[in-house]
Formats: sequence, C-alpha cells, structure tokens
Amino acid sequence: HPEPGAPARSDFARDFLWGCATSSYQIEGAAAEGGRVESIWDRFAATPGKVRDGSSGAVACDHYHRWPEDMDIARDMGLNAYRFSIAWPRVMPGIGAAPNQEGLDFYARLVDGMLERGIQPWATLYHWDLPQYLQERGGWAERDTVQRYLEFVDAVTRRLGDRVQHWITHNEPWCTAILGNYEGVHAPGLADFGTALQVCHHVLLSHGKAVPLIRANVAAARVGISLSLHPLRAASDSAADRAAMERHDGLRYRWFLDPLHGRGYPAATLEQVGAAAPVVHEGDMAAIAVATDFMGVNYYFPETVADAPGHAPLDARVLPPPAGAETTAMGWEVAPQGLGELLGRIHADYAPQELYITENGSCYDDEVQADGSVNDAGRRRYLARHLGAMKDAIAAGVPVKGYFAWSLVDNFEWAEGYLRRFGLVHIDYDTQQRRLKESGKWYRAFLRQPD
Ligand code: GBH
Repeated sequence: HPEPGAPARSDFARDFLWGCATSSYQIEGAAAEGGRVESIWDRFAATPGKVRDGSSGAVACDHYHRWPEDMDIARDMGLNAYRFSIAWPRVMPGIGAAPNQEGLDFYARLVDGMLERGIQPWATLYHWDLPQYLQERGGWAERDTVQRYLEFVDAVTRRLGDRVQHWITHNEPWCTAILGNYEGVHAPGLADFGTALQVCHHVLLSHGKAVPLIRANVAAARVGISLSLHPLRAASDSAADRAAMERHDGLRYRWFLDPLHGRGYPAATLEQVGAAAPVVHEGDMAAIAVATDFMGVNYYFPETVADAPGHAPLDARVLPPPAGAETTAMGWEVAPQGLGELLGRIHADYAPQELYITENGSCYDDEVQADGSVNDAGRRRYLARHLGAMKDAIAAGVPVKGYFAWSLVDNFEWAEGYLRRFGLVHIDYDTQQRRLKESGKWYRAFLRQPD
C-alpha cells in the first residue's frame, strides 16, 4: 500500500534511527513477579473510577515473558532502535535495600536480546511507575525522592552501562507533574497545583543530577530527556486569546525548555503561578541546566488555546480540535505540519545539537478481520505523513536524527486502560497473540527500501 507523498527511507541519513517506543508499566505485566514491588500505577489502577475500563497493567502484553517474540517482531520490521523503559519497582525493592538482581537480570536479557538482533537499545529511566513506598513518603513532591532516583539510576547504569549507550532520564515531566498531581487523572491522582510544580522541579532536578552520574557509569554515554510538546495556536487573533496562549505556553513549553537550557523558569509564568511556585535551592537551576546530548520530542497533536477567565491555573483553556479537523479515536487532531512547526520552533529557540522524535503515533479502533489482518489505514497514513513532515523539517535545517513510533504494540493506555490502541502490532488480550497491522507492514516496507 503506497502512501501518496510519503518519503522514502533513502531521503534520510544512512545512520538515521528507526524505532518504536514502549514503556514498562504499559507492556510488561508480571506485576508480582521477579521481586517487583508495587508502583503508584498499580495502586491508582486498583482505585475504583480511575481507569476507564477498570483494568491495570498487571498482565498487559505479558512482555516480561514474551519479550523474545516482541524483539523478533521488531527485528523483522527492520527497526534499528527500540525505546523501552525500566521499571524502578523491579530494580529497587525498598529504601536502603540492595538492588533486586532479578529485576536487573530481566533488563540485561532484554538488552542482550536487542543487541543480538541488531537493535540499538534506548532506555528511559522514568516512564511514570514510581515505587509506591516512595509515594507513601510524599513521592516526587519530596526532595528526598531525587536522591532515591539517583540510587536507582546508579544501579541500572552500572549494570547495563557496558551495553546501553543511550539514556533518557525522564518521559514527559509535564505529565508526571500536572496529570498526576494537579489534574489527578494519572497516578498518584492528586489535585494540588503547588504540589504539581514542586514535583516538576524535583523531576527536572533529578534529570540534571542524573546526567553526570550516567556519564560516570557509562562509557560514551548519550543522555537526554523526552518532553511532551504541542505546537500552539490562539483560538482567535484577539489580544485576549493570544495572551492566553502565551500564558499556556509558559507552563507547557518554556517551563521545561527554559530551565533545561540555562534560562531558569520563565519570569512571567513564575509571577502568574504566585504562591504555587516551587521551593528552589541554591544550585538547583545550574544542575538542571546540565548539557545533554539530545532533546527527545514526543509529538501527537497541536493545541488551540483560548482566554478563559477563572479557568485555573492560568485563565486559559485548551479547546477541542477545530470543526472539520481530521481526528483519531482519541479525538486528537491529525496535523503532520504541526510536527514541523514544533521542531522548527525548538530549533530556533534552543538549537539542541540533536533532536529525536521519541514518540509519535495515533489511536484507532482496530479490529482483526476474518483473515487475521488489521487494516489500520488511518494509522498507516498518520505514520507516512508524519515521516514526510519530519523529512521537510530536516531539509529546513533541524537536526533530527531518529524517529520512534508510539507504539510497538497495543498496550495499557493509562487512564483509558485497554480501550485505546496505539500499536503497529495488534495484541489480542485474551490470547496474547501478536499481529502486525497494516501500519506495521507499511513501516516494514518503508524500512526495507534500499538505503
Ligand atoms: C504519551 O503521552 C505517553 O508517553 C505514552 O505513555 C502514551 O501511551 C502515549 O503518549 C499515548 O497517549 O491528557 O487530557 O490533558 C502523551 C501525552 C497526551 C499529554 C495528551 C497531553 C493532553 C490531553 N499527551 N495530553 S489530556
């Protein structure tokens, strides 16, 4: 199935990375095996009303046991990189306890499995599964959690540093902070803006302090962070909507990118958040501004922002997609040009040496046909068009060096449970059967083109 206007692999550099991404809690299952302890997501999912279908990641894709099959699929698709995350509760069973060797062994086997298949491992160190025992002590709102994170990172990078060169300290700190601690729609399900900003500060600080630690443990380490970002539009040309967009931008984009690039928290936003501003110790901002090797960008859709007096915290509101816009089953707008806009802006504002699309993907209500095929034409087209937008961004001078589709397999979509599918590979949750969707076949064909 050719996609009209889609680029060819040969339009990209020979050493360009082509991958898929996943995260531990969303795919592993085996929640009570291998010495793993409870995470905040186990607790949150067990709380009635938090996950839409009442499900959890207890079994998920059973990747913990089925990873060889999953890595075979990744190799057969032609991926040369794979982004996964490491579950802190598998590695650190308690405060003061020694690292759990069984947990580390699992990731060592997984990484060796990738290397044997010619797949470069990209390890994310935090994709939202904080040990519950740390949440009992205040979680990320507590400064001590930074220290606990560093112990975890130390254990992991000592064990895997001889075979994993690429490390992502955090996945989407905005989600950790705001969805988890202000909107309360993700674990730990809190709803306090000051807590959320303190969480955010400690997450950024833990990133900054982890970078030199990773470099100390890993020869030729390449370290970065992945942010969830949206290009923004104002709902109208009115001064009020444009000002609302600026306020939203201050918290959604600059609150992360400015401190990571040595500019501190944006002054206007600091003023707007008032008493909710985080406690910052001397030296914190310098630690956060540590030089990294790349910026990871997770892009899904653009946001339209309107002035909304009284809409906490910043009198601004994100509107649904414009009437007539093409959307996915999540209701998210399909806007490939938004990826180009976003990349161009980051490049213009901060010029990171290298950029990677560490997530990009779409959700559709996929159904297995009688012949076993899954015809996800929408996702195939989404993928093809976003690769096209990425090609254009590179031609315009943005140093994008790799692309990871979200996701390798359907998985536990957080508060949406198993109702939402993002995989290039379909999972039958009754049988755990894997089936390459049409989108996955398209990606495979794209990757098999002569480069
Ligand atoms: C990613 O987050 C995650 O890293 C990944 O684990 C997840 O499975 C994947 O996307 C698909 O969702 O949430 O109502 O406030 C994407 C994060 C989703 C963050 C949309 C902002 C805005 C709407 N973004 N979200 S809402």
